[in-house]
Amino acid sequence: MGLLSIIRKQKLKDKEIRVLLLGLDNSGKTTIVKSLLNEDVKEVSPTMGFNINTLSYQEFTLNIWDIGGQSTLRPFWFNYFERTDSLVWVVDVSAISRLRESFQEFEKVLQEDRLVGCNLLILLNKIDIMPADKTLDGIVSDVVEELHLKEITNHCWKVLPVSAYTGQNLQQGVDWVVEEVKKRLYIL
Ligand SMILES: Nc1nc2c(ncn2[C@@H]2O[C@H](COP(=O)(O)OP(=O)(O)OP(=O)(O)O)[C@@H](O)[C@H]2O)c(=O)[nH]1
Ligand SMILES: [Mg+2]
Repeated sequence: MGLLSIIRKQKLKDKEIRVLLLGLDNSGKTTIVKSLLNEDVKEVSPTMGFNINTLSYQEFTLNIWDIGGQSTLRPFWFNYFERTDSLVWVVDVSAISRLRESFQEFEKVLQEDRLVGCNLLILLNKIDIMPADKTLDGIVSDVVEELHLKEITNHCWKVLPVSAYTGQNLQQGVDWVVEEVKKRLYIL
């Protein structure tokens, strides 16, 4: 068992899960956290650094690191990878023209050694304002293709369409993160 695995496993015994929330600016990361915390989702402004929020779920404490996604802030993302259990990548489905930019950033992040073995949840946010000419299934397959997800073999991954405004599917995302992390307790 590698050192990273031992550290992760110890942390899980302490019932703490570190979630790193990344994605382009304006994709809705902060709004997603607010929705999960039952706070006013209409009160957000661009994150200029990072926010840490804590969410209790079952017997676990999720420490959610929400990092600003503006291009000038992206070089700092690399300060936050340490000990991440779950990487949540947020994509704005109402800004399909930015999918390529999202993929380019995503690819860079995935090259990071410190993220090896963490779970990968891709949230397709803002489905409440999805382009009229797109279907949900169509958008999911566009993203699976554009982010080359099928080529990812060293992470468990899942794509989930969500809305931070309506809260749709967000709980499912939390369930998945926790269940995947729990599995590791038994397989490491
Ligand atoms: N319609 C709709 N708008 C949303 C949703 N989630 C976020 N928004 C809006 O999208 C904009 C950006 O949301 P933020 O949560 O600040 O985005 P962010 O990813 O944290 O942005 P940075 O902090 O700059 O990286 C805001 O105007 C939100 O109100 C959603 O599910 N539906
Ligand atoms: Mg933000």
